[in-house]
Amino acid sequence: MAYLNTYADRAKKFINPSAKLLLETIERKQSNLCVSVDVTSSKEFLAIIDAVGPYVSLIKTHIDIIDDFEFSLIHRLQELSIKHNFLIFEDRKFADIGNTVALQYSSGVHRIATWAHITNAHPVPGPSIIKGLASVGLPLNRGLLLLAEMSTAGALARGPYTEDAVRMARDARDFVIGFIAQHRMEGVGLCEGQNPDEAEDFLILTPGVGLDATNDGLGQQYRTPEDAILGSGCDVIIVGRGIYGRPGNMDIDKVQRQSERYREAGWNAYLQRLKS
Ligand code: 5BU
Repeated sequence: MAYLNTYADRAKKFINPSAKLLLETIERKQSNLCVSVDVTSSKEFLAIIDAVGPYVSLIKTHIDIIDDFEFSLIHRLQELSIKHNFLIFEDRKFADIGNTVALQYSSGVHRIATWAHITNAHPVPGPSIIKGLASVGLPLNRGLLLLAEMSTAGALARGPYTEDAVRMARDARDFVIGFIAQHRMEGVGLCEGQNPDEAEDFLILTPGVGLDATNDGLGQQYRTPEDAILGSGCDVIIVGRGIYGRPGNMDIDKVQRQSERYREAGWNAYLQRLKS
């Protein structure tokens, strides 16, 4: 993976503003960690984000699982994003026709496009899903990730499906900034021997990362930050329960220590990758 440049160098090449900003933030904070905040109470949601904020470049949300959601929660989230300097990724996994996803992205209770720098979509409907989302997201400088693979046992997104996801992304490089995947797919990004100025680049964000467990008993599969970044060429590790355990009675000091532990592991794996 020696051909993968530094985050700072790669930031200069992306045209999409959200991708650029994410890479610059990763470099500045020396953190390729994204914390996935999968809790159902607003209070706990904000407490976790405030605790992990200094150690992350990206916060991932499932905004539709918050029991007591009010739009003011988004304003608190935005305040924390400024305070700690991170971007926001709503893991919405859009999967419908272009017209419907454009409405789901722009409207409803959550108005995702107004606050999430990054969101994601299943490629299953074909290129029209990108067109629909781009009609809302591009004018707002947003970025999209395609779900090329999943971390769960027995996932159907593999082989030719994953290859087709890459083809769809290549046709929409102004809006599609990368993939949710388990590894850097063959030929994706700068390849050995290629002129860096001419090479395409895509970000690989990867869930299913944990230092203390190998699965969750519900199909989730975990591997270490080193496996993900150094072994598989991913760029950002996404970690949820590995950092805050079971929601409910959280020890906020422990949450902070765990986020620093994952930040360090992810960053060291990247430094090793640069040398390899
Ligand atoms: P965990 O607590 O680290 O297992 O949380 C992982 C998060 O990433 C959770 O929000 C999932 O919805 C999300 N995820 C995933 O785990 N695997 C995937 O393939 C995709 C998303 Br896509």
